[in-house]
Order: sequence, then C-alpha cells, then structure tokens
Amino acid sequence: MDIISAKTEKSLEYSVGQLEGKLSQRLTAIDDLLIDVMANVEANIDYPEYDIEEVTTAYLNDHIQQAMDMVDALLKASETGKIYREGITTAILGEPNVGKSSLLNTLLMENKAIVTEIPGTTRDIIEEYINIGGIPFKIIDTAGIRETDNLVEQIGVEKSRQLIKNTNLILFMTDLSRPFSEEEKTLIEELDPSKTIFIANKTDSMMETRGVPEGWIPLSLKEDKGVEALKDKMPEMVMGGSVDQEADYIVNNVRHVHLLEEAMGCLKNALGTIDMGMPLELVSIDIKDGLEKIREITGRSVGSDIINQIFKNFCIGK
Ligand SMILES: Nc1nc2c(ncn2[C@@H]2O[C@H](COP(=O)(O)OP(=O)(O)OP(=O)(O)O)[C@@H](O)[C@H]2O)c(=O)[nH]1
Ligand SMILES: [Mg+2]
Repeated sequence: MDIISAKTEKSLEYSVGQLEGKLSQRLTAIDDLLIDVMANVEANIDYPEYDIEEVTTAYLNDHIQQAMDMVDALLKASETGKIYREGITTAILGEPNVGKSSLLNTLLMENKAIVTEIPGTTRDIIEEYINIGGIPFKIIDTAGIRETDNLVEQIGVEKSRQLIKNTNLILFMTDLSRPFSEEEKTLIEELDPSKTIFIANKTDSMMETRGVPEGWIPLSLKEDKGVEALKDKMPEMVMGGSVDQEADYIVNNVRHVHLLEEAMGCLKNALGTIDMGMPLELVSIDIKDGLEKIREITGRSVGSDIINQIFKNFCIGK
C-alpha cells in the first residue's frame, strides 16, 4: 500500500478499496461452493440411514474443478495487484542527448533530472513515481546508450542496457534533429515491441531528411507537443499487455496469494484422492483443508457452517 498512499491520488486509493471489496465477494462465492460440496459429502458419510442422493464422482470432479477455476482467476489477478503495489517500471532509453531527462522532468512537472546540451549528462539512474490514468508508473531516467571511454559513463550505460530486460515498459526515444545512427538501429532491434513505446523527439527541429517513423509518437518537449498522446498511450500499453483488463478485482497481499496457492494444492489433492477411488472421508478432508485456507483469508471458521449447511440442504433430524 506504500505507493498507493504516498504516491498516487485519493481516487486510486478509493478504487483499490473497491477492488478489495470485489475480492471478498469472489472469496465468498468459492466458500459457498465448497461448503455446499462439503455438506453433500458429509451428509453421505454421516447419515447413510437417510435417503440422501449419492454424491457421484462426476459431481465432485465438476464442483471441485469449478472452485479451482475460481481460485485460479484470483491468482491471475494477483499479478495485477503486484502492479498496483509496486508500479509499472518504465525506463526511458535512447542515445545521449535525445531528451530523456527532459521527458522525465515534463512527466513529473518538476526539474528533477539535470538537463544540458552536453551528451552524456545523466550518469546515474533517477527513479520517480507518477500516476497516469490511475496507474502508478515508476519512471526511470537512464544514461544515454553509446560506446564511451569514460568509466563512469560506461557504468551508467551498462545499467541502462540491463533495464532493457528488467522493466515492464520502455520509452525509447530518438532525436529527429540528427540522423538515425547505426547503433540506434541495432538497439531498436533488441527491443520487444509489445512493451516499448517509440518516441520521436524534437519535431520542432526535425532534419529535412528525417520523418516521424510509422507508429512512433511525435514529440516536442521544447514546444510541449505530443505529451498528452504519450500519456494516453502509456496506460493503454499496460492494459492491453501485461495487465489483464478483465480482472476487476485484485489480490495485493502476499500472504493471501500464498493461501490461495495452498487452497489450490488442497483441491488438486481432492481430485487425486477421487481419482484413486479413495473413500469419501478422505476426499472430505482435502476439500475441508482447501476451504480452511480460503477462510484464513476471510477469517471465518469452518466447523459449524458445514453442519448448518447439512441441515439447510437436507431435512435431517427435523
Ligand atoms: N529543440 C529541442 N530540444 C530539446 C527537446 N527536448 C530536449 N531538448 C534539448 O536536448 C538537450 C538534451 O536533453 P536531455 O534531456 O539532457 O537529454 P538526455 O537524453 O537526458 O541526455 P543524456 O543524459 O546525455 O543521455 C537539452 O539541451 C534539451 O534542452 C525538444 O523537444 N526540442
Ligand atoms: Mg539525461
């Protein structure tokens, strides 16, 4: 919750609160399903003298599989939760002097990074959080990538290169006031287009021989043009790519993720137990273990609920 409370607006806090409400709804649905299965199983075990419909293998497999699908959907949503917690790591990459630090400053609306006309100005990485379209981005300004004899700059360049692999999103910048260099072309080849936004900066002083390449966002930080288009594109890339747009609920607590994984394991065991033709008592133990893991998240205890459900489903003892 650190970033959400410290770095983003109240509206995001509010929407995360809403999402957590949805999580508990999903958990209740899994809980209801499992309680119902447990009640049927236990009634079969405990009240054989009553005329209760027999719990079939097909019924069990079908219902346990349903519960597993629901748990699985929540586990997928935990990836979304991670992004809300930690922010989308976003590296601004490009050759020296293309305007990377200027872009960071523009996005932050403050002069955080040093900007000069001297190529190789940024040596060390600067990171800042901003909220764009309700999504926290961790923007990383990097040293311009080029061959250099300067040791300090070399270290910076190496760090920038490592970021190509380790970030969620890359903002790659070229400078239209000078020709595309061969090194730049090679670098572009290395980038994964599904996680890169290509930006053509300095449209205000574009060389005659250069145009804005197809699919690139034209930008002039000097004239403050194109920044809005970029800010629209950033959340769009996230939503269309790594983040599941359908996931309208999130699991953003590591302990909850572990418990869901454990619940999944118990339900898998239940399927295995059924498959081996083991008695219902053993299937029941596996399902109950799974339910207990779910209940560790919601904080309810299992015992009396199953009994209540048995009485609700079957008119036993009445
Ligand atoms: N004409 C023009 N100049 C720009 C624009 N954006 C940035 N600049 C200038 O380009 C120069 C380099 O900008 P920086 O933001 O320091 O570039 P950088 O990519 O961070 O450079 P390194 O840190 O050396 O890798 C500065 O003189 C900026 O004022 C633009 O849109 N148009
Ligand atoms: Mg810089």
